[in-house]
Amino acid sequence: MNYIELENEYGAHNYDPLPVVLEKGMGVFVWDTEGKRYYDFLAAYSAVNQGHCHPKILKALHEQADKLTLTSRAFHNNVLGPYEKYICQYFGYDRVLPVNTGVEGGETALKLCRKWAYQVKGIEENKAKIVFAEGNFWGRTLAAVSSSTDPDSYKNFGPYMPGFDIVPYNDLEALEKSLSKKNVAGFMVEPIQGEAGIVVPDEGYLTEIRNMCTRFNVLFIADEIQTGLGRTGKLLACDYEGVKPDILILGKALSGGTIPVSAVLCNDEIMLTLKPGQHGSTYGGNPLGCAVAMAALEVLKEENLAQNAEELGHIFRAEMEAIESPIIAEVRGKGLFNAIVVRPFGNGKTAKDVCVALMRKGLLAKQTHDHIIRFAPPLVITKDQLLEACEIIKDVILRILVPEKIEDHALTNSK
Ligand code: IF1
Repeated sequence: MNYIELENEYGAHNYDPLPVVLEKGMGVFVWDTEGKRYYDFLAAYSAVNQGHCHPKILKALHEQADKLTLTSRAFHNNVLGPYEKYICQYFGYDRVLPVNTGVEGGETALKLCRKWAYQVKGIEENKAKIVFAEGNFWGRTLAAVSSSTDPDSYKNFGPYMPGFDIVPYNDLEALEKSLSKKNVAGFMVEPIQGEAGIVVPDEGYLTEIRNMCTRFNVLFIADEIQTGLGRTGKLLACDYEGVKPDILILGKALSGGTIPVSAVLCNDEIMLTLKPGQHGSTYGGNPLGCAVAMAALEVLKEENLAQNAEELGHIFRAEMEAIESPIIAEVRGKGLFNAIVVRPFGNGKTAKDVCVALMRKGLLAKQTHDHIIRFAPPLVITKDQLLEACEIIKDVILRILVPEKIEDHALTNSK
């Protein structure tokens, strides 16, 4: 069966995947339909921080799936309350609003921000402004693309959501100018920008965001959907500067790559502005997702995944920086959230060609834009596995300029 042809014939063409068909995953590895093994250096955009098919998470999934998967919130269930207490104490907030996808988390956070603006801050109805950073990415809904500065995300999806302002990322002067204006309710920002290409702001940026939001009584909304849950070497990227956002959004690895689970956490002053019937979703807080999320969060702590990411991240960046190649313009990132920025190769090849060559050598990675390659493996990766993966990357980078054919990888095809 030609799986790619089926997708081409019957599916929307809203992606351009690498020509690999995966059928199995375990830990840092995935296998294609021919049994070839690959290092997964995308980790489903940081949704499988705990590794593919983590046994403890799957156990929680299977046990709950055999009992009760969904009740809707029209009724209570015996998993939601324990989960809500667990996650609130885990991150230090009064309350959580459970939803499903990351973008739903973003939408929920913005609705909470506007509700708070009118009912607590006292901004005039329908005048609330929310500020975003250039290069942001928080999903594909009309509100999300209304805040985007990437034409691929927003072109021909207008008219756009009003009340959104944009400031340059990592620019405190521009941010202060924007937040000091009338009617500003919130500033939503990624502590490190993912889709923009793993853009790490200056030391102190998060601290100043916190200070300014406090000063101007504006909500600091941290989108930690990709940077959270150990990815950058701390539980949250905000932990590097010890700042506490007013609203925290989590997703992706919150379910360890099983089913969509996202969460919005904040304190009573904000969360209790929502009354029954004013927000919700069919699957939000379903017992299956709650059971899986508790297991996924336990795994992060039990296996010290944030610490592993921090330690191996330093090794990875050092290995990449040691590659002597004219095409590497920059190596950047924190923890196991890294990217290399490549210069034009001068032979018509782009970062996508590097990813195809990496695939042939047994490592899956994805470029963002034409010149940035993200490397973000599951946080369960060992030092030996990381070093083996670095050898693959070095080999490809050093040979990408050479016109020779890159032979397929010799990695064991163990199923
Ligand atoms: C795609 C990008 C990454 C996110 C942040 C919210 C969301 C995302 C920081 C929304 C989602 C995903 C979406 C997915 C590919 C991937 C992605 F390339 F699109 F931008 F990771 F960088 N906040 N990111 O990164 O979460 O609704 O998807 O659960 O759209 O192709 P979601």
